[in-house]
Amino acid sequence: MPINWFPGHMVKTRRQIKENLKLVDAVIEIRDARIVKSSANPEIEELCGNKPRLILLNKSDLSEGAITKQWIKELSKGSIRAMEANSLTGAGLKNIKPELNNLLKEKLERQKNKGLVNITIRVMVVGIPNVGKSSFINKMAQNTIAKVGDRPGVTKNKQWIKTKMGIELLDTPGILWPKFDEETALSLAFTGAIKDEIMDTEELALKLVEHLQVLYPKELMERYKLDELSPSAIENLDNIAIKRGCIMSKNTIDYNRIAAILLDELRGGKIAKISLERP
Ligand SMILES: Nc1nc2c(ncn2[C@@H]2O[C@H](COP(=O)(O)OP(=O)(O)O)[C@@H](O)[C@H]2O)c(=O)[nH]1
Ligand SMILES: [Mg+2]
Repeated sequence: MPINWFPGHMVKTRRQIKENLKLVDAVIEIRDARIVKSSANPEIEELCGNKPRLILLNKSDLSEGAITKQWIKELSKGSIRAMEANSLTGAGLKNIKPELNNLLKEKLERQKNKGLVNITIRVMVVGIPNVGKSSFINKMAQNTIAKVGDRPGVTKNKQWIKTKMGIELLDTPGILWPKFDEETALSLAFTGAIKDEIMDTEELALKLVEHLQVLYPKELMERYKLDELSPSAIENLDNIAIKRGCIMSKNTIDYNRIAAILLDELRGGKIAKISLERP
């Protein structure tokens, strides 16, 4: 499978992120709750250094709650906190401020002791493509007082969104890149972060069944009304296709059609709330 699909100017973005880091109190790193590992950027630690970081496990409406909670526990240590959210409905986003307050406790206390009131927390949003950065920023912007214009000298050419929560967001998210290996590619493709046009969807669907029959056998059987699962993924895929009437003339399986159905139903959360990766 092709693995070099993310275009872009990585060096330039890295430089921009480093520059923006100097302007913010914290970083919000958005990941996909279904694929917490694969939706991370491998260089984020190095890029962010000791900057307080809030990892937002987004799309938590599609992931398995208990696993998401495990990830939150696993990821929250040192200058990092994790939390879950749904950036479409806004569920969970009210916890952003308390989490940031907690993360920035010492700094905020120092500022308070200096007599500063109404302290604004400034954050930069980063993440790989398709994790929901724009959705998150849009949702947060609905609680907006006003767009803050350029601030000459300090934040030239940068747009800040001032929210009622007392958080200012840089309105251009930092786009990072995932790791380029086979397992990561699969996770990203399953969840639709990589466009199907450049994937072999039949092979992808087979791989999906291979994963689901291990991670979610009961849910897979229930959804496709299978009486049992075979250890062979191809056999399971065939049975799913038959149940869904994906048969062409001469009694051959229409793999193209069942692949589209499977991927679509997975992405729409119809098979189950699914966490493809565990801590
Ligand atoms: N179910 C669900 N979908 C989401 C959520 N956040 C974003 N999306 C969807 O994920 C896709 C990518 O979102 P987008 O904000 O464009 O991601 P970006 O590339 O990181 O800016 C879009 O189809 C969004 O509607 C979420 O919390 N739950
Ligand atoms: Mg975007």
